[in-house]
Amino acid sequence: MSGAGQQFAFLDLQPELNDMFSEVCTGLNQSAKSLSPKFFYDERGSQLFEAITQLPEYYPTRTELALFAAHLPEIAERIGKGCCVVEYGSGSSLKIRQLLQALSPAAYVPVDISKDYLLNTAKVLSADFTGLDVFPVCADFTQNMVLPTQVANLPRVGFFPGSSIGNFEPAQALQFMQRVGATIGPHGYFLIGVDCKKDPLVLERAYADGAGVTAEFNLNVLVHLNRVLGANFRVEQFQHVAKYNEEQGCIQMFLRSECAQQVNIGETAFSFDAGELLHTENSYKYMPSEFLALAERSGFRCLKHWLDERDYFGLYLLQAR
Ligand code: AVJ
Repeated sequence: MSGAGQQFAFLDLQPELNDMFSEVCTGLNQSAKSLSPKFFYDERGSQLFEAITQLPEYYPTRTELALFAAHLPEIAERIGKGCCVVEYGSGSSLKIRQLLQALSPAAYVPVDISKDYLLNTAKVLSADFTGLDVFPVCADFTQNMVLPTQVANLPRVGFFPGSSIGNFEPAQALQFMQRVGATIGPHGYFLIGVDCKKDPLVLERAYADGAGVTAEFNLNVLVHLNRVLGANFRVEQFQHVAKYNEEQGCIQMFLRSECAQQVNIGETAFSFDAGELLHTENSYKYMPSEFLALAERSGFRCLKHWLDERDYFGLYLLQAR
């Protein structure tokens, strides 16, 4: 596919079901059981996350959107037109729409593990942005990744909004940032939104909302494993827990087994004690000084960063060295 006209091509690097099965088993065999937060995002999980972003208690999305509205003109000015935007995790489409509007890039590469959700949103964006080439990649961006060959010669801008960096352990966050640097190349830009440390009560309310949407999002990981791996989790026997871990500086989400029970995935059995916690997510929070140090250590310099008036959320424009 080349020449005139708008391009759309899908690159499918979706991990094998076997990889998912072994990763899930590894997590459930640990003495402190855990699941990777990437397993939240089947189609339903992506929808539930979108619903979370609208909750009154969940301040990150609207705070970041307000930062975009205020500062995208300046960001676009610095980056210039005609680049390729690589978005890690195609989340709330409102943000990417604002960015595409402001930047007028030549190409957009959304990378997401949730195939159907990715394809649907990519098609809608392709239809709405005339002249924009769209190359969705279904992949696990926590692993090494290649870009579609079509964008090989464009200057690149990485985009990682929503404080998704918070899902990585600090050491993995450093590794991820280094890989982004390698993907976008020397002098490539990286626009990233990062949630700040703040009053733990504000944080805990944001992850245990009154309407129970976050609880449903958390429990949906079990529904996902039941459907895709043929597991037999009894979802009603688990309870949503969200707690700020002061030492680690992260919100932690768990599913608490409400009784002693056994769960099977195929031939493999896992037993839960009453009250046992299954860890499902860490969401690390970074003071601006902490994130700036991380950016430096992973090979970026910060051109500029912006915070809202409450210092709840930071938007950082980085450039790879
Ligand atoms: C998508 C990882 C940024 O950590 O705030 C929202 C996920 N989990 N509510 C976050 C999430 C519970 C979200 N990230």
